[in-house]
Amino acid sequence: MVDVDKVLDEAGLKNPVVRDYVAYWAELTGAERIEVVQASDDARLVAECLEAGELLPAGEGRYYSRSYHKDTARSEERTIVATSNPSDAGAYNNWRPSEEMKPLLEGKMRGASAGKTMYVVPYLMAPPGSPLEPYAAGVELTDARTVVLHMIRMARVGVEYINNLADPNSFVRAVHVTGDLENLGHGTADDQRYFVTVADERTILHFGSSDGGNALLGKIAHGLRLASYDGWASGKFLAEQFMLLGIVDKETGRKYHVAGGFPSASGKTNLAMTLAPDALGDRYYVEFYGDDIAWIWVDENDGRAYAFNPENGVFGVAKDTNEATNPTALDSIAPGSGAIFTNVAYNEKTGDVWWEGKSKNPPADLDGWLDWKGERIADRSPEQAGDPWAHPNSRFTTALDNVPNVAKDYDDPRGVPVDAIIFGGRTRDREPLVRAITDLAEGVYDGLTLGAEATFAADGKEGILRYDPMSMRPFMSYGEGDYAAHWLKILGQATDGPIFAHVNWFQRDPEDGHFLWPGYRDNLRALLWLVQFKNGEVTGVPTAVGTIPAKDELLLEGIEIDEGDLDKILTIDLERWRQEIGFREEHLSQFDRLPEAIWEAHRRVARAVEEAAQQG
Ligand code: OXD
Ligand code: MN
Repeated sequence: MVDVDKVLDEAGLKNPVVRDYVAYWAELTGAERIEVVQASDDARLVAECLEAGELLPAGEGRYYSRSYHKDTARSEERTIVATSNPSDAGAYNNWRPSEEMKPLLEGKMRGASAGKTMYVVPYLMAPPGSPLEPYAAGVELTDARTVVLHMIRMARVGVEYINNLADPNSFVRAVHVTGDLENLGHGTADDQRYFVTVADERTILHFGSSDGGNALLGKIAHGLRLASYDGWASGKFLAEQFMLLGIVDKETGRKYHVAGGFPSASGKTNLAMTLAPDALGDRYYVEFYGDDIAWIWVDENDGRAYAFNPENGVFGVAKDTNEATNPTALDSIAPGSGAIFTNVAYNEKTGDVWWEGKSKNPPADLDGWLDWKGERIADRSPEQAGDPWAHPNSRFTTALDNVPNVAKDYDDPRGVPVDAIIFGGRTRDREPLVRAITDLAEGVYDGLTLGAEATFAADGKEGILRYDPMSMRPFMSYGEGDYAAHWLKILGQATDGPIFAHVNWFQRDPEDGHFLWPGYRDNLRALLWLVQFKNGEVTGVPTAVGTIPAKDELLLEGIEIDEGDLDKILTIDLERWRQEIGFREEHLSQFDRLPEAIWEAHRRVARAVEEAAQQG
């Protein structure tokens, strides 16, 4: 039996409620040892992981890890939100009663950490001193050492974040037990994995993984699912899967902040880390705040919406990250950064790492290269030759302060004022480069109907999106109708609220499929137009679905784009919009208690599209 009190005393962990929680789970999971973690333990824990083979060296101050080959991504079908109130069920949150889930999870976790160390990771998902700090403290208990190292990079970690809570009970209980990964029946009828957020008890119970969002509980489970529930239950804030960036106008000294949601594979991390195009670099400088989560509230003193990134790091998808798509990301994982790579390809002789899209072709010399499963590339049979070297969801994990253009005020507890909220999916037609929306209900409506093209042509239904409301579909913790009402309530408090916009970098030529807009750094041009429009410096062209830029309003110095392509991305295809309105009606009808204001916004847009089509 572990002497829990002795370990906690030695670590200076004083919060009595946390102490009881640790003792309870130490006994239940049967852990052999307990260790309380501080961020300053990183070097020692890295050394232990290297010694144990849980990490491999990947050049100076960088590390490589491989997860079990069936445990490489979040599992949406095994993820559940549980509460004691059935009306919390939504279309997407996979709701179950907590009275059913808690005993089930306790049963799975009982004795499951026998022989292992249970790490106690006290953390904070907010800049210290923030007005939302009461929702940000948590204590993850995990039996995986590599998970601890990820938490140290992704959250602020240390006992100081939970010792002096105003209410000692106000921390998230986040329990992670890895389980016997090789015997969990992944994807079978007997799947043993359960990733449960007991939202109304501020408790997270995840069993059966050691990877990413399944295991680093500060990030998605707390930072998004639980925080969005807390934000709604308290009536105080929004927690969204949004990036957050700042644009500094060096000429006027003004600074703008843009937050935005993009379904996966729509370029959110690349946009968050973007730099100004060279031709505009003398005037504009872009600052990074976060690539995945923003908490947003309204300050009643000045009526503005404020946001911060609750994370302390970046857990980025490696695939296609290169000098052209995201040089900032490459700098942030440079030697000495302490970055951890997971499930990329690894060269056991040189410590190099590689992933699809890092360079046009994989390294020509196969000597020493292992694929993400640890299999030697040089030994591949001809049939295997085309298999990816890295897993498509392979990742890099690095702390925010490694990002070269991270904003100086990224950890300002007051957050930063939000000037614009953008939504953007990957759509090959219909959506113009940018359309600005000034009405709050229409902005929220636009977020609720956000989607990206399904990556496969689902049932041959061309042009149908996989809807992903606010890019929160996998993280919804309560009903979508209530979620929409909460958005209207929170941002309705703002007297100087953000403008909304929908952006699309992915329109293609219908004939040869080429992208009509160059994308990446040039995307800043659309955002600059948006802030100028908000400031009244440009007027744009009103359309049925929002205001789009007049061609001569876009700052186009130094861009390479065909005139005809530019015309196309600044046009509204009303026939496609008519079709889309029908799909939206069906999509929104699934949501209980959708506010009338959202239906009215839908009808307004539908009517405007109809009228324009008839005039056209
Ligand atoms: C995600 C992530 O899965 O950010 O969305 O890791
Ligand atoms: Mn994410």
